[in-house]
This record gives sequence, structure tokens and C-alpha cells, in this order.
Amino acid sequence: MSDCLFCRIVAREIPATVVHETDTTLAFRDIAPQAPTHVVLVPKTHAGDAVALAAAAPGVLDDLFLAAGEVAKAEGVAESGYRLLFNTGADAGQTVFHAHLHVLGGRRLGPLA
Ligand code: DGP
Repeated sequence: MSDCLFCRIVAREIPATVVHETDTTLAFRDIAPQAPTHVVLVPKTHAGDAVALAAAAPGVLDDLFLAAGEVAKAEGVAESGYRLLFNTGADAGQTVFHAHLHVLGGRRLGPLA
């Protein structure tokens, strides 16, 4: 989708600091990090949110989680722990309507909500 921010990052039309890539996923640093490690993983094909992605391409959802594990290892947070988070819909704080998995770590994270 030409008007989707994350599709444009996947297409390398908008720069981002890419930390990991597979055939189906791209991982890059969040522009407004909420923790020392804050990486966003996106499917290369467009889906509006995680549930839409699960319906359209469940295997890619698996790929995102596997890639998140690789990112956590590379970032040095796999042992200490990290948070995987899909904001889904406006009330949850989703601002970019292309499914994305946040990887947050590197500090003690507070409770959700
Ligand atoms: P969410 O609030 O769950 O929709 O998360 C969207 C995230 O995307 C938010 O943490 C900030 C990040 N973000 C927004 N625009 C850009 C951008 O242009 N580049 C990068 N790297 N991250 C972005």
C-alpha cells in the first residue's frame, strides 16, 4: 500500500535502522523508543493489524515471533526478559495500521495498561 508508512519502510522508500530481515519480515528500531531495546517487526505484506495478519497469512505471524526471538538474542535481552506486544486498534494505542510486533527490553518493564 503506497500510503502505508510501514509498507514504505519495507520498500526502503523511508529510511529506518534495520536490525533483522527475513523473506517475510523486517525488523527496525522504533523512532520513539520506550525502552533501551525497542524494535518493531513488520510483515513485508500489508495487513492492518495482527488479527488481520493471522487470518490472511498465519505462517507469517509465526515468522514474526521467530524473528522477534532472534532480535532479542542479538540485542542481549533474551536471558533477562523482554516484552512482545501488538497494539490492536486505536484504544490500544495503535497508530500505524500495518501489523507490527513491538520488542521491548533492556530495563525492568512496568505493568501493562
Ligand atoms: P503503535 O503505537 O503500536 O501503532 O506503534 C507504532 C510505532 O511506530 C511507534 O512506537 C512509533 C513507531 N514509528 C512511527 N513512525 C515511525 C517511523 O517513521 N520510523 C520508525 N522507525 N518508527 C516509527
